[in-house]
Amino acid sequence: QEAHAAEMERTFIAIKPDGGQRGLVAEIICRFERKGFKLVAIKMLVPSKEFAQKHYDDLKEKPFFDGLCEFLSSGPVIAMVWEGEGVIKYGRKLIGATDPQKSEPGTIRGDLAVVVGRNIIHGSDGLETAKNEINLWFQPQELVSYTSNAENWIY
Ligand code: 3AN
Repeated sequence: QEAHAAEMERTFIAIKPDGGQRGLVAEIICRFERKGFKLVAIKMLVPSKEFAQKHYDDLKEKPFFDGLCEFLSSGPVIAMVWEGEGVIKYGRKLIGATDPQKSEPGTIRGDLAVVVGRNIIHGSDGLETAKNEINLWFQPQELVSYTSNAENWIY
């Protein structure tokens, strides 16, 4: 019951164009769902390159920045907000290490991806980034607040 009292943590998760192209959308959503996290926003869009640059602003000095932004804007992205206790950190755990060669089996990237430039999913890496990314990708009214009966059996 305590978990309901405080405001629940939220994270921004995006399935990148390679994940969609490969038909991995349901597989990825399934892993967050089964864990017990709650989906509070979801939409599909093709981000512009300028938008991708905003999203990856903290990586603008990296040599792969341009290619990365080009890739993110190359096709449909499934943008989501997931909610739940510890969802930011544990979401990253479900996703696995940045380089799929180093991600453990059992993680999304470990099981489903091979190279770092095509690592199928993005997840916020901290509380501040999560807030900023949710604000960048979603309007406040796109975040749906609802009661899930299942939570009574999770918390
Ligand atoms: P993560 O997505 O695990 O938080 P970041 O934030 O370090 O990792 O990198 C963001 C994205 O940049 C990664 N998801 C990956 O697509 C891309 N990236 C990171 N390192 C490289 C690299 N060495 N070469 C190409 N792309 C990279």
